[in-house]
Amino acid sequence: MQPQHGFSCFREKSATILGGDGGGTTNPIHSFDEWSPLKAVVVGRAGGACVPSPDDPMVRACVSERNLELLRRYKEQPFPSTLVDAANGELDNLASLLVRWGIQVFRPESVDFTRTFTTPHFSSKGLYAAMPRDSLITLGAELLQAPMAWRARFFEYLAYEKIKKTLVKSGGVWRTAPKPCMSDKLYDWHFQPSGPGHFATTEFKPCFDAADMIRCGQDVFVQRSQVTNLAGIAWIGSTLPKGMRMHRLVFDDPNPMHLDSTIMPLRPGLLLVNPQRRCHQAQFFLDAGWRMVEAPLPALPDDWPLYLSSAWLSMNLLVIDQRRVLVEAGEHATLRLLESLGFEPIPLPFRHVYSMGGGFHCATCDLHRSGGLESYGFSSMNS
Ligand code: DAV
Repeated sequence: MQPQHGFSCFREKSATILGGDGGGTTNPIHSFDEWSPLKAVVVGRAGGACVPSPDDPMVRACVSERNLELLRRYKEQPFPSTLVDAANGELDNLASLLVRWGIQVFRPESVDFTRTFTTPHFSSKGLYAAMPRDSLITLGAELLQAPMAWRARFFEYLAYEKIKKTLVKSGGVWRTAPKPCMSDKLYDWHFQPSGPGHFATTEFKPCFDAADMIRCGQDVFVQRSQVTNLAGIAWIGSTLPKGMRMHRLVFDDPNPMHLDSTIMPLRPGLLLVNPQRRCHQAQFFLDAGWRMVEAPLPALPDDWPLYLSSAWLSMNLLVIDQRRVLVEAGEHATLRLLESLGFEPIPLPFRHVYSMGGGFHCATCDLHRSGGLESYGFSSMNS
């Protein structure tokens, strides 16, 4: 494969090793990037999922008018069982494939998210454990559990307690960010979508979803979104593992929620970008020698039901190693693009998981990849 802008396709030899214990580690938690060979991963489960209420301003802030119709129809009910069964079939199929490839797969516990819970500040039903990437992120040798911002996700962590126990028993470091009480002060109750820079979360307490971060070795990218506030970003920055640094990115996106359908690093020096969400810091990537390739338009038919996300899940990919990338089977243009970039894209049906709000990246959380704390050419950003 040809080097891109000065990077070989996988910089095992040429990268600057800044620390970390590399591929030979026995720590069960070890992942610094989105592309180096995957060794262990969490794959979500769709069972027990509950449709969130569009009466919650946070939910309204994060989803499009089109999605809201479905939320109004099914609010606080289980997701339709035919959808859940089909999504579970796709997730199980993904998990079996990964196991066949020799990757260790962990699955969350089944939790009934349709039960109402009450805290001193609010009552809500849950959501699901279908998208581990939203709540968990491996930052080097530590797993960080995000506080989340939707009330419906307050108790989502319960589905991951057994995985946590297993990993911690075998020496893994699992950190949990302080959970905000999610009182009314965390939200702008009069929020109306009015363009970039307006958010439904206030700065009352730090909150963030893990999926608002993308990892490139020593450099971690983060965005202020509907679910990640500036206090949350400051908290992440102040607790980043040694040798890592954070850069805040801004996009032309009136409704930002999670970075992984906006940018997706495919290998060192190659960033897949959403052509409808211009990155204000594109020059930062170009200066670092990265090539930015626009993702093709999604192939999803207009009438395909999407409860929580846009069709840009087409670029929500899971890179397995320097060659293989998982792509939704109907995304022909994305499959072709990846081939032209020297990958072996693996088509896999995933549209029912799409319906529930995520693609391959969202529905997984890598626990172990062989790459280390490396520099991929970024300088420090002045923003
Ligand atoms: O529609 O771009 C995708 C959510 C991925 N966790 C979107 C949001």
